[in-house]
Amino acid sequence: MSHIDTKNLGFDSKVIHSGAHHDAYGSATVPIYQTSTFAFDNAQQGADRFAGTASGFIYTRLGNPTINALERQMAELEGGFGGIAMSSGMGSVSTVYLALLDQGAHMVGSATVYGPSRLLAEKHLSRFGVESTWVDTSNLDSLRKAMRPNTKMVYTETVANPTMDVTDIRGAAEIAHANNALLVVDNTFASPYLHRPIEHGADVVLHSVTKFLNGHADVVGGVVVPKTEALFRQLRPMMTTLGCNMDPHQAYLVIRGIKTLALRIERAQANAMRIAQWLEQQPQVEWVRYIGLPSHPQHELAKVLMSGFGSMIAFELKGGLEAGRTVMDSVKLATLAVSLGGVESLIEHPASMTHAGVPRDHRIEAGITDGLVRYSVGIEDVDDLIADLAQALDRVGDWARGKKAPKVGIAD
Ligand code: LCS
Repeated sequence: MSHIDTKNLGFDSKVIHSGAHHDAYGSATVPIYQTSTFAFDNAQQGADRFAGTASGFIYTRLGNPTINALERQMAELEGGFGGIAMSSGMGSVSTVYLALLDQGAHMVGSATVYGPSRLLAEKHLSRFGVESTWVDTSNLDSLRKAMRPNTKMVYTETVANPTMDVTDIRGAAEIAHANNALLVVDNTFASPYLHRPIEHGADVVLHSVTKFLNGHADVVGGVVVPKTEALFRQLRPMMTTLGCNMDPHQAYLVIRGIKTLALRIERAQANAMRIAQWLEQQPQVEWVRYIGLPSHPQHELAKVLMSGFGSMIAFELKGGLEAGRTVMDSVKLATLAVSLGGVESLIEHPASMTHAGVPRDHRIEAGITDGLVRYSVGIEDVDDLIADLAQALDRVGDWARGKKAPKVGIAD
């Protein structure tokens, strides 16, 4: 088994070759080692592997050649020490919180993260004596003010789900490190193709690989990439003990998906730019949040931190929630579904879906209005996507012209 040295290759080569596992048969792809356990040659070898004095696989929850290939690749793509693959993005968030926060610790999180990432801390870590404060981290003063002597972690998404707020990772890293705290960045919305938080000072990067990395809406998975060996040694045993390991078949699919990451994102973000510009000109639209538009408050910052603007758009219609529901019910090409980052366009309503678990006052404070609609732009023909949105917006026009709108409300 040998690995190609891909360290000095460009990103587009790394997505094809890094981490690759070469077997005795010359397999051109990473083989799927669909096994739960690995035979030892003798009892001594088994004992040595458990003691860590001999290399070799033991049991798939602890390590597996297919999963390790993905882990090596993610470490290289993010520029960290090592990768730890998980059964889901939430597995990654849980592992990071539980490994790095002790009883009595405090964390500061971004108010607009994926709903369950906030909920896990506020509802569950609080039961074990870990406190959390959630502020607008795109405003570094708010972050600075929220830091306490016992703050051990700053947790943010560079591009936030679903408001598209951009946090200055460099400034956040300075504030965290001045307090001896770690900066953890969920890089799901950008992917390492557009943004590598470790290069800007982050200590740990995590992903829901369910999204852009896998990219085909057929796998749920996660990965954590710490910058240092010391952090890797804290994080990996937490994953294996919690038992949220990835499965070899999942890993194979994600490796396959990553091969087209660069191509998919280039096409999706070109589509997103066209759609965001078009939406901004529609009379039914109240506002559009896309980091590629000069109207986005952190557009200039996004240009510094990222090599592209990605394909996530948030918008609100003049008719608010009712109008948004009409659009979501009327699109035909885009799928009305949660998740994001796949080849197919998806539309969803965060207040009643992905962020429904966040109390309404927290949601509104964080900018997740009742009328916010999230659109994950895929790689379809952009003219078809615009035509699809246009016919859906026309129905909003009907409704605005006097058709009775259904009475809808969002529960707390
Ligand atoms: N982090 C971010 C930024 C996410 O968007 C998600 C899932 C997760 C973590 C959790 O990952 P999972 O366990 O689902 O792999 N976000 C979703 C969303 O916005 N719609 O559906 C899932």
